Amino acid sequence: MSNMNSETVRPLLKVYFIMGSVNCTEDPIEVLSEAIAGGMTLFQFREKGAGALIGEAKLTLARELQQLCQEHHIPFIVNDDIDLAIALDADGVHVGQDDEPASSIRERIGYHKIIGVSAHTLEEAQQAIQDGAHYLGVGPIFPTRSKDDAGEVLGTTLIRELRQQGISIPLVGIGGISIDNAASIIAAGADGVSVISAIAGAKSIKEATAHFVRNTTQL
Ligand code: FQP
Ligand code: MG
Repeated sequence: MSNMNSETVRPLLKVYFIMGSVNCTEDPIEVLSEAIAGGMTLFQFREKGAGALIGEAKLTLARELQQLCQEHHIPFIVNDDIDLAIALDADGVHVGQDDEPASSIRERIGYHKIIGVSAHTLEEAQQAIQDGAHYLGVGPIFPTRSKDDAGEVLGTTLIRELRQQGISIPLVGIGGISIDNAASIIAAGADGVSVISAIAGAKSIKEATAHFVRNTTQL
């Protein structure tokens, strides 16, 4: 993937699967490959939380997942770890408010890479855009168990507010997203949904992913 801008990123956000080994009850390679078969559109490697791999083991898993993404033309985004993203020549990074700011990351990872930033308020969204974010992750929309330090639940209110304020860059909803509530995130003005457990923890990962694709497609 080369020469990323907000408009090339927008359609990729539709079903944005986020995962690390901690989120998987089976082999992460198998989990990702099933989600790809189900039609996921973008992947974020988020190796974080109790029991997360570090060092060489983290790098090895990242390489394997990246390879799988490359075979299927799914862009590969790295959460938080900018050095890992550079080492792998990943397609982009996702950072939150406590991570390195987008403005300084840009110079390190290059101008053709995707940068996503988490936003919980209008002010954070405006700052991220000014710093050069290609898309914003907005949430937690609903309560989540995938992140211990998640902030206050926002519902779809902030997504609506950002659109009402004229913010037009790609937005993806995150936090507690399910097959049943995904359509409401899109209706609020988001371009897609970010999902960890509703895909990684599904009985059939492929079917669950396909449901997300269906429910985020506006008829
Ligand atoms: N939005 C997205 C995305 N991905 C994320 N990882 C987050 C939000 C959360 O730094 P952050 O980012 O607040 O927490 P953590 O590093 O623990 O994930 F939009 F990509 F879906
Ligand atoms: Mg982060």
